[in-house]
Formats: sequence, C-alpha cells, structure tokens
Amino acid sequence: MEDIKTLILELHEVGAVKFGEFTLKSGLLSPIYFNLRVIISHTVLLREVSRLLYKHAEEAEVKFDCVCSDVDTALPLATIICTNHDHPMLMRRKEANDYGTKRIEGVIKAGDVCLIVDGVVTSGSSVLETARLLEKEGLKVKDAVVLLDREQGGRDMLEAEGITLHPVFNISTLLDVLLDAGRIDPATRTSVKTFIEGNQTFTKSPGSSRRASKPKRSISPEVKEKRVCKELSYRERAALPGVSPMASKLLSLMEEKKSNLCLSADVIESKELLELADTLGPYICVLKTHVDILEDFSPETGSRLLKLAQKHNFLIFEDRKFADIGNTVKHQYEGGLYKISSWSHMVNAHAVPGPGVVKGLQAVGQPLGHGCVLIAEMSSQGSLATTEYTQSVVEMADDFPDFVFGFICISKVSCKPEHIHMTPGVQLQCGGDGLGQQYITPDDVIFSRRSDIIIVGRGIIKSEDRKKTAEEYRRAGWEAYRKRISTH
Ligand code: 5BU
Repeated sequence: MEDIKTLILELHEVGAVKFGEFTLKSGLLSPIYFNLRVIISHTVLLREVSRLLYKHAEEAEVKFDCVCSDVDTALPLATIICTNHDHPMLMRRKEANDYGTKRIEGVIKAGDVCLIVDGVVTSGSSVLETARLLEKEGLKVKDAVVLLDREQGGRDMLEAEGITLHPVFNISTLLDVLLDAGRIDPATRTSVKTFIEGNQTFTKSPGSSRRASKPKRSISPEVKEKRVCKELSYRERAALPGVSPMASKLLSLMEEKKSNLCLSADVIESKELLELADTLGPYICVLKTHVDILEDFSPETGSRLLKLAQKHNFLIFEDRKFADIGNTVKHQYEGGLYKISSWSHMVNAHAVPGPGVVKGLQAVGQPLGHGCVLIAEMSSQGSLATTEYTQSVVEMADDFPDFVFGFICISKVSCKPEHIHMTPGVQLQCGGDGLGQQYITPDDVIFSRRSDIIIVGRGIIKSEDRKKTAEEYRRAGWEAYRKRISTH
C-alpha cells in the first residue's frame, strides 16, 4: 500500500491527475481528469507504474502467454513489462492499417492466453474491444491489468463479459490518499464521488456474473437527484413532456417495430432505392438517403419514397449535412432540384456556421413538422469534431428544443432523454473501409456507448441476402437495447 500511496502522490505531482472542470469526450463536464501520457517524460515514474502493474498481475496469479496494449498510453508500460520479463507482445491499433483491416500487430499464436495492459478504465469498452479483436484472431483473454479503475462500471461490465479486471488502485483510494496528504479538500473529494456515482455506465443484472456480485454502495437521495443519465425506455421517452414531435414519433415507432436500425440506402439509382425501401422497410425505423448521389432523381422518387415510408412506418432522413449560413441552407433545404423538405422527415447539420444554420433550417422544417439532428461527432478517422466542439454542439441543441431532436455521434453525448443519438460507422465486425470509415458493432454502439440508433449502409447493402442481413442488424441493435434497459 505504501508503494501505491507514493505513486498516487507522484502522479498528482506530475499532473497526471487534475481537478477542476473538464469536458470529457462524451461531452460531460467532469471534476477530475486523468492524463497518463505525461508519465512518459518521467522515467522513474514510468518504470514504477510498469513494476506495479506487473506485480499486481503476479499477486493475482494471472497466467498468460503474451501481453497486449493499445497503441496509446499503455504501450510504453507494456513494452517495459515485456522486455523486463521476456513476454512476447502484441499491440492493438485504434484504426485499421492502410492496406486492410488488420488491427492487431505482432506474431499471433492462436490458443495463447493474452493479458491486456491498460491505463485508466471507465466503462471498460476499450478493454472489451481489444479483447474481442484478440479473440477474433484465436487468442484467449481472461484478465486485464490496469493502473486505475474509475469505478464507473467497467469492472462489472468486463466481469459479465468473462474478463477479470485487476486495477492497481481505484478512484476511491486515489481520493483518500490525496485528501490525507492535503492535496485536495473534502469538497473536491465529494464532488468527484458524486460525479462517479451519477455517471455509472453499467449495473449488474442478476446472474450475469461468474462471481458473486459485490454489494452495491447505497446512493444518497441527493446523489440520486443528481444522476445525470437515467436510462428510460424508448416508449417512456416518447411520452416525456418536453420531447419534440419528431423525437416522439420516432421513439414510438422504434418501440412499435422493435427496431433501432437506420438503413443508409447509399445507391445511385432511384429504382434500387425504392426497392430497398419496400423490401427492408419492415425492419427499419429510419431510411437514410444521400439524394445527390442518385443519377436519376426526379420529384417522383421523393413522393414514392414518402408513400413507402407510410406503408412500412419508417421516417426518411436526408443526410445532407447542411453547413452554410442560414439564408443559404434555407434555399438548399426547400428549393433546388431536390426540394428536400417536401419528402424528408429529418435532416442533419454541422454546427460550424453557428446557430444561424439551424435557424434557417427551422424556418422551413418546423412548420412542416420536420426535425433536425446536429453532427456532434463523426465516425471517420481523424475527425475534428471532438471534446469542446462536441460539447458546444450539445449546448447549441438546447436553443432549438422544438426542432433539433438529437445528434449524430459515436457515443451518447447528451443526458437529456428527449435527445436521440444516431451512430454511423456500424457493422457486425469492427474494422474500416480504407477511406477513413471506422466500424464498431451494434452492441458497442447501443449497449456500451448508449447511443439509440445504429446507422448501417454497406453492412447490409453489400450483403448477399439484404433482407436476412437487415433482420440480423435489427435483432443485434434491439437485443443490445434490451440488455441496456434491463441492466442500467
Ligand atoms: P456505411 O456504408 O455503413 O459505412 O455508411 C455510413 C453512412 O453514414 C454513409 O452514408 C455516410 O455518409 C454516413 N455517415 C458516416 O458514415 N459517418 C458520419 O460521421 C456521418 C455520416 Br455524419
């Protein structure tokens, strides 16, 4: 324990843990922030963290043949462990390499047991994603050793997935040590604890674990009040007093059709688009179009699509990504060749131009009962829509509660149950397309990242049996939602 106390104080000293107000990737404001990257500039500390990680795995009698880490903060730690103790190493890329979809580097020996090494665990989704990629290559993953568990549900989630998490220390210990040493005051400790309690990402369902569940800490009524992201069903959300007409309609039909699948119908002929709408209509809640890739668009395409939307009870979403001044987008939305507002129930917009873009769209769309989602994050590699930008987009939505009903994002960005989160870049297998698209699975999107709708294009369009595949995606998305509702 003395080792750990000293380590925590040193981490605080070098700025690897900070207190204040920080916007997380998810858009949430956090009173604590970890940046383990700084330790690479402090060699003694770097060695010490590696030593404790290894010691921790040894004390827990973890058996493994090789070690894997992300190409990130944990990579130098894993490298030190592997070179000091002669273990072969693997590393997981965040993105597929340039030539294909390979994401695990190193010599893979199928059947070997691999220990995952990581820095900070919040929801556990990153460790789980690495484990799934390793398992796809034939390796076995039973344990992960990490420096810090933020105690937000990652440990339980991983346990439910068959992976034991071994954190060197958790956030409660960190707060106690810093408080005892006079580095933080009691109010800071309380505010971090409140934040952690209010932002749990996972709750155990009975029987989901291989081991007995540890008793849940009781949450005071005050903390319950502050719970930021309460999980409601789509049906409950559809009936909320502040929900916009578009969100209410969409949430109701999702529940009715048991579908959170949006088909991205990226085809170039109207005939094929209409065929897709008719054959896959029963499986989807939304059909997304890119009208400007159609080679033969005519007003009839729009009106026939609308009829099919009525027949199969889905909504049409023109993925136009408006990004100009209000006056221009107004014309682009209602006029031109496509007259988008006459057949599309919803559109999306970038927030880059400022609120004027939404004002312009709202002037056309709201009287027609239409709605808009803002692009808070993108699925493509190297996207600039991150952290503060994402946070500002979420804030902008609050100014248009009757028209903006949600976001395009990779993980849930807003805690308001009135907001619908839609996520592109989804396939049943993780990977990429060589042009920057990055795929994550329906379960990851809906369960771990708590988005609401999976947007799937080529995963369905390029399959041999589109109907069967659409049903597979519908089921995967719906099961992930059911799991989320029953466990959160
Ligand atoms: P895919 O075939 O499943 O990769 O198609 C994804 C669709 O979602 C495609 O129409 C994109 O234009 C759209 N998309 C996206 O992939 N990523 C984003 O961040 C946004 C839209 Br916004």
